[in-house]
Amino acid sequence: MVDEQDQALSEIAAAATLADLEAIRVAKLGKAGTITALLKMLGGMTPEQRQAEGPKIHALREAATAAIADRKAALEAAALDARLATETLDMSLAVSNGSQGSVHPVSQVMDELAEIFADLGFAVATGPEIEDDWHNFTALNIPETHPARAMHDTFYFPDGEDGAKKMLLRTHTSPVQIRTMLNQKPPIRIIAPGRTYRSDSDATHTPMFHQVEGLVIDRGIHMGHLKWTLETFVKAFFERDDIVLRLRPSFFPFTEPSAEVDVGFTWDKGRRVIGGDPAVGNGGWMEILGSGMVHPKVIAACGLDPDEWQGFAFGCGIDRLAMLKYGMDDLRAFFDGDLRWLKHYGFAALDVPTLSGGVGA
Ligand code: 2U9
Repeated sequence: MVDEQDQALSEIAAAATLADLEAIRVAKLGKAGTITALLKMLGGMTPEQRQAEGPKIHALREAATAAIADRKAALEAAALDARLATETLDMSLAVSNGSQGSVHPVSQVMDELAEIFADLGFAVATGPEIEDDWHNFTALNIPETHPARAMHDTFYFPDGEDGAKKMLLRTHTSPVQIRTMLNQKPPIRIIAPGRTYRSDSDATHTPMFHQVEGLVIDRGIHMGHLKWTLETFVKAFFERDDIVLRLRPSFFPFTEPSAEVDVGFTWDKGRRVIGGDPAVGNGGWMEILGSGMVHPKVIAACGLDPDEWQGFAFGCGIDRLAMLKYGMDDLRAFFDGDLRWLKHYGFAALDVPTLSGGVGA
């Protein structure tokens, strides 16, 4: 019996792999194993023999079982160590040139906007893309009968249970500003960049597009603050000081008064460029923004007293800003995921826009 135990323990200790160990376990403790055979012999023994041999055979089985468990743990730990040694990651290696990704122009422009407006004291606010009717429309003074609510513009979700709120894909980022006004005390200075959705698709419209909106709420805010902020933003974005803006009277339900903002363009070597005197040569005006003073009803809907708090707001399409700045002519290419286009127009991942280094490419 002692020989049998020594033999089993030395075989177990010598098992080099988990598979070897399993073979030994089967050979010793399996149905036809040698230790199992000894246990079976107990049944045919006289009571005296069994009393003498039983404890030894059981001790043998326990010793073998424990030795197998120990060896198994040791082999598994060694296998894990070996795997970890081959899976190390060298963080100091240079980025490979062959399969390098790039930053999409929309992400690049969003980073540039955040940088420019951070310098003017604006925080970036975000919110849900699935919204309810109240945050997307009602709070913004868009009445039930407004055309923006018609099914052809808005993606509505199917009706939920009775009494459940009507849900939709936000048609602008304005509900983010509504949520900010409800949750924070003025003064408020935020921009809200993000995805927006409208049931509209042609060469200049995609069902999903990107918008940035801005909101300032404080005491004594007027159109002068709006115009200066937009001029400062457009100059920083297009990296030119000779930017001319023109504010045209307009109408939005959520602002009063409202103004559409045009920027002057000129021509350089056959290409249209933002900036310069639009009255010279073939120059002209291009609409880039909508804006206005926040409607008193919108301020009141967010629980603030419009006699104490005023504000201005603006909105513009990010995809269009990217096209104007980086000279792209087809909006649909933005969403094709064509690697050649991304390689041509994409930005280096580590080239983060900063005001000191230039927000552009
Ligand atoms: C609150 C109050 C007012 C946001 C504004 C515009 C004007 C505007 C369009 C530009 C091009 C959308 O992408 S676009 O089609 N937007 O013209 N947006 S003022 O006004 C707000 C927003 C939130 C609480």
